[in-house]
Amino acid sequence: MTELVPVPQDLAARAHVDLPTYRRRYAESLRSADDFWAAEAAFLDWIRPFREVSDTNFDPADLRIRWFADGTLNASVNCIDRHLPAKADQPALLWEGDRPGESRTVTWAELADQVNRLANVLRGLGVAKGDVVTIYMPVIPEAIVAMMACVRIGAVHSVVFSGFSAEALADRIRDAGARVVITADEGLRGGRVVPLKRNADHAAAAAGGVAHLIVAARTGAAVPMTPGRDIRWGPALTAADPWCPPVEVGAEDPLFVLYTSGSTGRPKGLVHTTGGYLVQVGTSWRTIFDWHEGNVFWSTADIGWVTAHSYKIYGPLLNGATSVLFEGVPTFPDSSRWWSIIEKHRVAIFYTAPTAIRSLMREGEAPVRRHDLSSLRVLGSVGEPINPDAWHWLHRIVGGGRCPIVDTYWQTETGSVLLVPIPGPVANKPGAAGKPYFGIRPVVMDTAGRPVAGAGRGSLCFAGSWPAQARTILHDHDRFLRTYFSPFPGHFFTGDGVERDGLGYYRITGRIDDVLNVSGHRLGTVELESAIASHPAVAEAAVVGVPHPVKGQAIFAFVTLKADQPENEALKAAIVALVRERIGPIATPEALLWAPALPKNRAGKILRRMLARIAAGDYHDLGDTTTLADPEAVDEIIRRHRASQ
Ligand code: 6R9
Repeated sequence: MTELVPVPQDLAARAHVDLPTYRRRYAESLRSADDFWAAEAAFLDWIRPFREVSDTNFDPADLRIRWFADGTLNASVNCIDRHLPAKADQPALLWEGDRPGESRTVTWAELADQVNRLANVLRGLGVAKGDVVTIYMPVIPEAIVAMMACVRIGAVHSVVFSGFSAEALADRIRDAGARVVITADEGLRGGRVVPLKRNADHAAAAAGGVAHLIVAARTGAAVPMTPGRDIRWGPALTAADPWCPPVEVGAEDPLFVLYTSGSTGRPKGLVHTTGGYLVQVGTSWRTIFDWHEGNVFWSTADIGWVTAHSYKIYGPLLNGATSVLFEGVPTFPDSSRWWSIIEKHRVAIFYTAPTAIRSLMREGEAPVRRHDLSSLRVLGSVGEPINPDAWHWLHRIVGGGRCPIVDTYWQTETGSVLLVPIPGPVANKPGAAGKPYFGIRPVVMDTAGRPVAGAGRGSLCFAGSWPAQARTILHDHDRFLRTYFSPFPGHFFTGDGVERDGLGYYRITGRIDDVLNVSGHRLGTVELESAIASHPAVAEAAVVGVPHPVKGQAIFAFVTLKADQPENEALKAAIVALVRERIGPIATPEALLWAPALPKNRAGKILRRMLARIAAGDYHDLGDTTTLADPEAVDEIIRRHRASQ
């Protein structure tokens, strides 16, 4: 049954896009893609206008993804300078610290001043166009200053989530070849201190090649500074010149690198370029959130994820919008923290993740009801499918039944939202990520690699390029081709399963590769397995996702020990601690079961799908067990799993 929730009349009447416009523009955007995107590109201030709009081809033998290639521009000018004449003294960022009562307002003029000064500091350290700078920071205004300072001088930022461990940071510094790392003394999350400088020190030592660490003061803790290498943010910026000429870059010059997990061990550094990304992110942000001048926007995403890059930082900045920046977690000091921030700043557009909504639902309606949320107009969801229960709670309790929910489907790789119910023309279907954005051609592929016509299920692919998509994986273009363009030649493959209904709505059914989605974070099973297997007592490990009421999926590990190693709780704890150290707390296994051996087919491939069934307590329907190399192992694993429940 299709349950549609129409967009409220008053919102639809004011929306940027109405139904006839959506239909016409969508049709035009497919029919004459270059004309459509050329018109969208007028949104930016170009230094040298482009003549050629696109040069694209998804054939893996001749992959080309080029947009506006002969145009030149500077990202920080588009994000900041051009708003100064009208908005210098208006707030760009409304920052709320982890502890209530700690807040800061950053105006556009202050943002510009800080960015220019830091850009000069970076220049002074020899950072030049094309160099990668790693940013490992809490959600504080300085993090955004750091990103903008990089792009002012044509450098490429690589933001690493501050919840990642020193080891994970070291891998990313090394892979990117960063000579400069920008961090803070400490972070604060939910009342807990995160030792960022200490982690950065360890990472710099492990990675090698780091010439300088710039350290912003967040808590003011006394952190050790290495003379000649480490630089304090405050004094360095005070001493720096307040004007840094923006560097002209080509549209296809890289803007940033962002790492994400894939189905094999090493994280992938997706490379995004400047022109196409800024055009599509800037224009789609205002359309999909129906932003109007004066609306305060708040995305709860951490700066370490693509959601923050595109729709918390670049989208609002490009549009000159005021946005909220919150350092903490929704449940500290209590579970009404978010709602009090919405009330305080009269937030109009609130973009969050299903996992957070599910955890707040557990606290009941009272914390929400104590606050005036009447400023809200549009709600957004991202990161994983939103289950109908969470959808209705968000809609009814948080949104008072007045606010459409834009369930935005996209990825680090896609750069911008591809499927979304644009508020105004597209009614909501709870649990479905709406319909294609302008210029986007979704294709549902069956198992034989043939497009499914009309309603049906399959692998989610996209035909034809869009300006904001990633161009390559840093240092590994082959992997880029193999992962995204070889599975269904002529198409971009997302790794997700999908179902399309008779009305053209898309519902994501989950990852179909070896990637887990834990609380909206992507984690590769192989990456987790190698962390576990790095423990000297471990012979082998297999990791699968199990359904979890708040996290969506939780990590379940099957571990085989080396001969003579005792299976005990202390060893379990040591293995879990090792995973946290190698990757970070987000990778903590929920459960760990000793397995005498792992089920494999005769080619030696671990049968993770079978293990996922067992982990979920579903011991029937294990698929074809005749191909198993060692069928008894499965019986023993089932026996142990049953005993552990
Ligand atoms: C933006 C982001 C991407 C993966 C993606 C899919 C899942 C994201 C979703 C969604 C259903 C949505 N995903 N948004 N699934 N509905 N609205 O999250 O990027 O971290 O790269 O993750 O997240 O599985 O493939 P990223």
